[in-house]
Amino acid sequence: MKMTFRWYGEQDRIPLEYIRQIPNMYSVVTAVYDVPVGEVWSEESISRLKALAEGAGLKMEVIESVPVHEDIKLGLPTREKYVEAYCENIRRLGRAGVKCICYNFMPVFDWTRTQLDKRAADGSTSLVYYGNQLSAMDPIKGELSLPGWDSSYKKEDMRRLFELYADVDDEKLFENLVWFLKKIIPVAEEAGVNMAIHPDDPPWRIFGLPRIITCEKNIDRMLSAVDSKANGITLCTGSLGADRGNDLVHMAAKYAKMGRVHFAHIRNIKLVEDGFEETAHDMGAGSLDIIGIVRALEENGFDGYVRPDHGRMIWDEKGKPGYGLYDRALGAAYLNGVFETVQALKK
Ligand SMILES: [Mn+2]
Repeated sequence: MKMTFRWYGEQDRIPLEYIRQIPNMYSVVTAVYDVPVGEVWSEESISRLKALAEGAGLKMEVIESVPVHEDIKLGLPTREKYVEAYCENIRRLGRAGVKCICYNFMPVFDWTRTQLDKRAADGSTSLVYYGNQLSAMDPIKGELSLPGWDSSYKKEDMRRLFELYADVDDEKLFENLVWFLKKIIPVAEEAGVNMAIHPDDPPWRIFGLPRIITCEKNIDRMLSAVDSKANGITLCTGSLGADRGNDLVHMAAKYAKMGRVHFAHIRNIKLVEDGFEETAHDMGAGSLDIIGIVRALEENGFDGYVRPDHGRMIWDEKGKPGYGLYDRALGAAYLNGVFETVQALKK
């Protein structure tokens, strides 16, 4: 396994030197943020990020994410030009030494939480999702702003998107994903890049919009639609684990054995009656079998990238919710320990 850490480029307030000091840290996970979704990333921006990472003694082998334009998810005729730009980004990133691209296929909203600063008994705060809070939100009428959202959406754009998605059910969205995969996977193969789709977070419909990368059955379908090693997944335990029906140990073992887990986001969540709460990464803090998942990956030949995922805010740190330094560094250290122990016991 290669340990990685998300870094938001030069706008990130966490210095690369700090990231490098986390034990066993190998690569940043980053992206070009200076162009709108759907456009080609400049070679200059890509090489600048790479130079900065390498200057700090880190690799830049993972990109998260190259976002997919809504027109592709909607299946609009304009998807042709956006998929061409997407393929060009894959080629450029491959030339820059990138080995893995994480992306998602969630309509309109990226990962969604209903509160960003839920205080725990120990005074730390974390991101949570409660169904009753979600039902009080109306993305068309409300003044909503959540971290996974593209804040550039105006209210009118939002209404228009919802109208367009009224004709897109799960099946249609799946067809649009397969169309996209058939275009990009051959390009990824040639570029030496593994594509790793991130599961929908949370793995169910929100605001009536379709979501499809949610469970074993749908992931199987996605993987077999384009049967190539380059068509893989990001195993995000906190996303898939929000649905009690997902057996994460089984899924980790199965997809690692198939050689299709290229990237793993390993974090814990606590399942509660009305949703879930993000916790510290360790197994005791939440509901997920973190050791079982790591063991399943290790025993089935996983050698991809791993990163801690959202962290809590602790020690008075201020910053981007879920993306502070301290708790994610603790998460990485914990995961290093679990991986080392599982590896040692295997010998
Ligand atoms: Mn994730």
